[in-house]
Amino acid sequence: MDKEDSFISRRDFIRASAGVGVMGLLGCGAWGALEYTLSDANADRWERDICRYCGCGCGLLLGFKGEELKVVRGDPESSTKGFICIKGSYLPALYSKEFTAQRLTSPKVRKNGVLVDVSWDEAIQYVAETFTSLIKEYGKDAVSFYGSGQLLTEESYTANKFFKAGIGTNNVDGNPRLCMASAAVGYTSTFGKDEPCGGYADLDVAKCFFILGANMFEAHPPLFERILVRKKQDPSIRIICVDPRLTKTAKYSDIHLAINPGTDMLLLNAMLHVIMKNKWYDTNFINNHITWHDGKNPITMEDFIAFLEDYAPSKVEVLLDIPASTIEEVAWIFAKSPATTSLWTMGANQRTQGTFINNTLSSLHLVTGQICRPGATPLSLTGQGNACGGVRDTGTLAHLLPNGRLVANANDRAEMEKLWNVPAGTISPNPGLSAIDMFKAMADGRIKACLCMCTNPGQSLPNLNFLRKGLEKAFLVVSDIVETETTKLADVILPAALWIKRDGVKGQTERRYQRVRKLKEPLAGTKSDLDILVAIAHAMGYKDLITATTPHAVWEEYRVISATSKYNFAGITYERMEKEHGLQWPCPTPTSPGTPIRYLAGVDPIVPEGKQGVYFYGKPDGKAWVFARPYIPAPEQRSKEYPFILTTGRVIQQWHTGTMTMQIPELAKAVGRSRLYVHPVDANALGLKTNDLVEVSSTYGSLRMQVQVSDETKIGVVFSSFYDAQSLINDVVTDAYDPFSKQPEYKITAVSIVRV
Ligand SMILES: Nc1nc2c(c(=O)[nH]1)N[C@H]1C(S)=C(S)[C@@H](COP(=O)(O)OP(=O)(O)OC[C@H]3O[C@@H](n4cnc5c(=O)[nH]c(N)nc54)[C@H](O)[C@@H]3O)O[C@H]1N2
Ligand SMILES: Nc1nc2c(c(=O)[nH]1)N[C@H]1C(S)=C(S)[C@@H](COP(=O)(O)OP(=O)(O)OC[C@H]3O[C@@H](n4cnc5c(=O)[nH]c(N)nc54)[C@H](O)[C@@H]3O)O[C@H]1N2
Ligand code: SF4
Ligand SMILES: [Mo]
Repeated sequence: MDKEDSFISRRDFIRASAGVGVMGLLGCGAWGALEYTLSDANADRWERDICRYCGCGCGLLLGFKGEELKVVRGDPESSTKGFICIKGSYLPALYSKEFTAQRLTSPKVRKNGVLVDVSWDEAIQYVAETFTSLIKEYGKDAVSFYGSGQLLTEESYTANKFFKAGIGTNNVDGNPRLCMASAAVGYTSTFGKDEPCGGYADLDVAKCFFILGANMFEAHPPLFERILVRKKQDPSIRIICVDPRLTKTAKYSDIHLAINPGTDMLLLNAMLHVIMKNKWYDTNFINNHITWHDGKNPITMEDFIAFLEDYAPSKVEVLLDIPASTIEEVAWIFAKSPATTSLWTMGANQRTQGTFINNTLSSLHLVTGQICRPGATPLSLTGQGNACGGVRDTGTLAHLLPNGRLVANANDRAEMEKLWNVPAGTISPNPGLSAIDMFKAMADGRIKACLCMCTNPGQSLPNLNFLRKGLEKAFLVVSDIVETETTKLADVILPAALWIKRDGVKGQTERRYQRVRKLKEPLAGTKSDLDILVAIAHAMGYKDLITATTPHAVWEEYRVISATSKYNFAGITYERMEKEHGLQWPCPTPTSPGTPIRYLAGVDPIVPEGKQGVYFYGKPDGKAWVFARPYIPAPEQRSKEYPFILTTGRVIQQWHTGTMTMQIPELAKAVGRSRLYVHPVDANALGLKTNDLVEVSSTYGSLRMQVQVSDETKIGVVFSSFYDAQSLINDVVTDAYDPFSKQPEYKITAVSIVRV
């Protein structure tokens, strides 16, 4: 595929790019931005690296002049094929004079209520002594680690080992709990192992794209552009988008299902009903590769069909707000397309039914045999650049150990204790507290201290009005690059090195591990997160445990840990990743080519010898589970007092809490302050115009913000992003979470809106 085929031509782009605002609107056509800037960029040296931000994991070519990063463009040889987005093209701004002036360059310790500069030695010593004395007084589970899908793999791996095998607490969690937990638990319950079967290559052959709760135009632009480029070449391709809002993704789709928020399980079960009733399933695949299950016990196919009776399209169309005939049409396209790929993100995961939605999406693929073939795959898109490789795969979550091993499994603990060379019984058998519960425990005093790295929970957690109390009360150590809503509440701040100032590995959506290379020296006064972790661990007496102290040494240790797991990537070295543009695990030997399609004999080296075709080795009988999962209404429902549903999410120009992208003038100007998007019909009824100030309230709290009247939301649904530190929307967002994945429901809160 050629970028020149982009659905937005370079000429259109240059004509339109007079203002970055317009460029933002073009969104995923923004690769043109690169070509545009490139023409007058006088780089004298090009280096390969990976983008700082999202789970697309775009391969980049970085143009330097001397030591200065001048320009960024997509690397056409990478697995993302040279497509990038506007945030990627503005990466050089992170090393501008203006941004550098905002950086933290000295450790700080709170003394008499005020944060004052101290030496690194003093800061590290203080953290180590305080953690040690709190553990002595209150026990191991009185301390915690809150990490990030933006740390490098070596960093998360080391933190996990330090806390679980050193200190002996499983209170290790992180922002991927807010992001990918439902996907991880969904895959694990369906297939027995986390992480998807397919990858980006499937985008180049699929004929139907089923996009559910993902706004790819804003959040995964290069992948969406790749789909649109194909659509331009092959109009028979069908793009179906399920989103309550008329997003730009929806506008470019063939079919937009603007469902009522929270009703996805009705839609997915209705599609299954139609498929089973009309026998549009794949009998052969069902007979060989599926176990039917009700969540407690195996059931029969007849039981499953009977369960679906309640979900006949005619029975659910009103609640869904989608005509039965459209549900039937979509079910037909999904089942009968030569190859269907599903793509989903937070509209599915950040839900009290997140796990069920993930299970049921996979079930649709399993019953129709739309799986483990090129272009046919349930592909969960990753949020952060290293949520998969860094956190899910290293097991840096409260219930996990590395590479799919479980805290609750005695054999897994024993194996890890051996591999980590610690006495039997060191790893606690009790899963730790997951994100929301961890901050609740800080608020009520059960957890006394938290080391928080590369994440900004003071802005990104839900129900902030309440959970902020946890940050205030605990001994809070924060490593960040700039001041944030979280550092404001910290007892110790440790200034971190940024992006290409450290070495490491990142792993994203498609099980591909790629190298981040150190191309610049860290800013004076800052340290890499790995150096910070090693310093604290050593100061607390864990010198014999944390023996790998460089990224490369950590990677070498971690490769060995993987070798006895079903993730086996012992064959993925730094050298190979650089030479081969990353590799997809499993990849057990120095010559294995990596695994584009998992669970497929002849392609996936983990499939046991003698098996042919598809074999789901994560389950003891080699069969994936198709669950009968019911629809359960979201806890937050419209009421007289709170008549609107608030949903929250992303815009293309901004990265999460805006600590980086809101400091880049072009990106900040392109979107301005965050706003509350209200449908014209609702605005009319409330007498609201664009720019009016309103108070948004829920049972959790309230805040004031400006209105944007827009037909992009559904009637009765309002939307806001969460990048704006001056409008903390999470003060009103619910912290209700999925009982299985413990991922919070950022997408559905009942609110009222009053003009002020
Ligand atoms: N520009 C940009 N890109 C990013 C990020 C960023 O901060 N900025 N962050 C990255 C990260 S960490 C993540 S997790 C991803 C997130 O990527 P996405 O999940 O694509 O982004 P969101 O905007 O959070 O949510 C997606 C959509 O879910 C819809 N939605 C809300 N409620 C429901 C519902 O009940 N059902 C369905 N089907 N849909 C619903 C919303 O209307 C929204 O359009 O983006 C990644 N990429
Ligand atoms: N309302 C609402 N809230 C949400 C969501 C939503 O959809 N709606 N989505 C949730 C999701 S999916 C996610 S992933 C989270 C993201 O939430 P956060 O992780 O809290 O958001 P970020 O802004 O990405 O925070 C990263 C922090 O790391 C700092 N940083 C950057 N580079 C480095 C580094 O190299 N080292 C260190 N130590 N620090 C660094 C940045 O300055 C920033 O403060 O937000 C969640 N919150
Ligand atoms: S899509 Fe994500 S990884 Fe790619 S350039 Fe944009 S922010 Fe970076
Ligand atoms: Mo995320």
